[in-house]
Amino acid sequence: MRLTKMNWILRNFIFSIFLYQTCYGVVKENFKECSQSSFCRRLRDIKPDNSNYILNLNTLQVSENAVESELLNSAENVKFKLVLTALAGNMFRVYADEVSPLHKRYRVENILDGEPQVARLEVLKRTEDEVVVQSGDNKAILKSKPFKIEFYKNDALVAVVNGRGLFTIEHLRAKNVPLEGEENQVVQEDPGMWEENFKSHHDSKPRGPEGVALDITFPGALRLYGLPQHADKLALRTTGSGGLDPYRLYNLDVFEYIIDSTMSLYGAVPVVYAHSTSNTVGAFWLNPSETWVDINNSKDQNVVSSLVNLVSGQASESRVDVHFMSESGVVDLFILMGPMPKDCAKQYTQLTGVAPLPQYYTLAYHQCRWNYITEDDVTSVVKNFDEHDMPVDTMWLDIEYTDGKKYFTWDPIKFPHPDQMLMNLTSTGRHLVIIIDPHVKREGGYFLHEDALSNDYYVKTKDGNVYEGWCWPGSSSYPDFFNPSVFNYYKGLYSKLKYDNVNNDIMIWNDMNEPSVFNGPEITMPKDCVHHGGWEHRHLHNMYGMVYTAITYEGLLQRNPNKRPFILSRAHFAGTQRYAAIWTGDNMADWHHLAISYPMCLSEALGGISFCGADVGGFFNNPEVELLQRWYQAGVWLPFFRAHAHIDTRRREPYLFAEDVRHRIRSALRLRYAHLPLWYTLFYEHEKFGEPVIRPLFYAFPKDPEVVDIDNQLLVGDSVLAQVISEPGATSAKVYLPGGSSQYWYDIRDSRKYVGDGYTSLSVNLDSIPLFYRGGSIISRKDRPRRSSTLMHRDPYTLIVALDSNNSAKGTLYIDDNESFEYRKKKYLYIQFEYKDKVFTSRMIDNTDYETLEWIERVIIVGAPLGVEKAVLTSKSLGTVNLETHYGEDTLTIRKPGVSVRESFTINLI
Ligand code: NBV
Repeated sequence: MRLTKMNWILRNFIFSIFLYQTCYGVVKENFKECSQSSFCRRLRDIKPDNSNYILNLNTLQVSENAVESELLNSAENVKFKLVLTALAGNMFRVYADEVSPLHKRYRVENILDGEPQVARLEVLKRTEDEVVVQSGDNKAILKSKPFKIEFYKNDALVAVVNGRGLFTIEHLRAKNVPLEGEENQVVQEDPGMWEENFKSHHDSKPRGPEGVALDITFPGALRLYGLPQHADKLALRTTGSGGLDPYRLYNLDVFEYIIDSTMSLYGAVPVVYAHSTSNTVGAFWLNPSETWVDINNSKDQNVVSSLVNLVSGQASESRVDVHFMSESGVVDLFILMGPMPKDCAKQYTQLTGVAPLPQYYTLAYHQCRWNYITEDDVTSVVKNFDEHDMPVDTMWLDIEYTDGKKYFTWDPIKFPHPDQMLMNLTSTGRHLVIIIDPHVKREGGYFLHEDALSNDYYVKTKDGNVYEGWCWPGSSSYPDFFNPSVFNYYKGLYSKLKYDNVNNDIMIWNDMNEPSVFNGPEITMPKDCVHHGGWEHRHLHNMYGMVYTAITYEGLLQRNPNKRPFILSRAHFAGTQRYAAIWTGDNMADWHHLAISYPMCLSEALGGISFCGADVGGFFNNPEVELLQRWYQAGVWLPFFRAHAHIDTRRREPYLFAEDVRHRIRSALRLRYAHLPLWYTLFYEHEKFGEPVIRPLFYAFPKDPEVVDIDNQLLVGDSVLAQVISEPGATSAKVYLPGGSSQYWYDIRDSRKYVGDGYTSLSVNLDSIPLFYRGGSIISRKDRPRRSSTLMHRDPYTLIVALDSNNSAKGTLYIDDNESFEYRKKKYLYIQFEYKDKVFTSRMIDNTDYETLEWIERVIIVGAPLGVEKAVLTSKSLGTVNLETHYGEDTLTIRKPGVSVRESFTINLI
């Protein structure tokens, strides 16, 4: 009886959440603004140009790689230690902590990809007022009073830390309880310093204020990028003016999020890149607590100050200021000295790591829905794809596959034979991803809950009880993934997903890992909850989701050490790329959300997380048919390509539409499949060199001031340019083609040549979005349409040679077994293609070997030289062979070279 009543209450509770959310969209009031957060108020209220911090250079200690000095807060007479370290690869690290804190301050572990390598540093000059240090062509000047650090690249000032005097570390202190009669003498403190309320939630703040902040000025910078995840433009906007709140980094489950907003979303990557046409500098603020970031770009100065500049004749040099404000922790800042966007991106991945090469099929098309409701449903969706000649590689199961939202179990009625279902999928080269969320249903008899209770695995409340919150299963608790025993235990659970021989094919989707708690403050865990080691949730909140995915990664590896794990995570932090792909969460089926998917993923890519996508079609609501087609066309050019939809939406698998729509979506899917060798090569190169897989235009054309705000276009590697079409009924598109008149661009559809002269108006129809190959590149494709990427493995390659203005081109192709870690034992082929002076050459870059039957089926030269009469192939095994050629309107096709990709060869055009 009691149980039934509880179920009833539970159902009503969930239903009311649903109703509430479904009716009203984002409820902004559920989430804080800076003015509602005590630490943000306090740190934002600090007045500039009045710093109390003094570097006591008499205490300076110098080592081979670092200088260390006492830093004094002269107003409060508190001592700190400041260390500036030179790092290999053109970086500096600025670290500051209290000398004798009341308690230890939280310092993150395991976020960096190993301890950064240090570089040699030399002291050039030392006085009481300043110290000048040099490392390679980077210089730093530490100033004593007020404390400030200037960074120079080749003697040009590129960044100043504490230039505006906002550096602050709130030292840990005991609560000041006034004596009787002295209440009025106590200095007025911010009311939320020692405890704080938000809506009905109370934060007990046992340690009181412990905020950290600093400002960085980037002289000469035109734009600032970074700080994913926000549904905002790629170039960060000036906050403060017009009431725009600072960009907030606090992983949250924001229902029906709005776009063009600085509100927090599911992920937080505290890195920025300040860009000008002469150099780019980055700053990585390593802090996993709630963080707000104010930005001021001189271009957004108000009219009055521009007029003052005009009258006073002052040249208003461009600059961007950034102000990081975090709730707790220490100051741990990395300055990435660039000097180009590419260098900054590599420096950042040098610190936080790269994504390991994913399995090939994970780059193909994924079909998801909340939910495919039975095993038959799953089978029939795949069958329908097959019948309509549409490729699909992976089917996804959302939370309804579980037995009552108990993860690591299957619903016995709807999914009674998961092993059989899996066999059906794998037999046609398909795969399965299932969702595993972090909340654990508090139900007697559920092994996970019982194990967690008996082993003390759960996060605790401030009073030491197991924390209970509400999520999909109703009453839930949250494992403390920071506890090494929990880490080990959870890892083992993935091996339990074994089903005969096909267990290796189940991959994992980690959702709700911000963590999402329906009845928690701002739909997450209370900040005063306690983790392993006594740390409060506030200290590490933004890392929770990432640590969870790290466990999943290890678990999948333990299950099968030689299969590359695939994980999709919603929450993320700096370094998530080492474990998981991410997506932009619960977007809406509208044109604005389609448009924002490009800047959102570009920003993630700059933040190290290239493997990013957006729910194709939009998660909430039903997309109109035109929008759905456009979404498929745009989604082809984002690294993670998955359609997904809310449980309340109509079915929208692409085969359900009229033939013209099916035709367009089929073409989009095939375009993706044809370019899988390119995506795969780029992911390999990302792992090897640390560059993002997709890139904004400024990344590849840093000297062009016109491109700094363009974020509806992206580059796939450096060879494909795509532009999202995000208005209904578009008949033309304004496309920016960069690079100047010597840079050629070729329309992918008809090979028509354009030059990089800037904006051009292109007529478009429903069949395609604007797509170009960059002149000078060689792109590898597999053009034979198949039902899944697995079935394409032995297919031959078509090489597209897109000529530059010197009639040459270059490209690479990476090939391996598509799934194992054997590539780390030199079992791969990494091929360099080059076309120059009418000779096409293929040669191996590394001394490796990999057995494969793949071969070259055709070479298409775009922007082809005229007058070719003959093509002669020369290779060791084939000798010299005359090849057939064929001129198209703007192309020359060399037919059937027939040579294995394993062989070096040349083709001479005569
Ligand atoms: O598991 C259900 C959904 C999932 O489909 C979606 O992709 C996630 O972002 N999940 C969120 C929970 C509820 C969303 C309203």
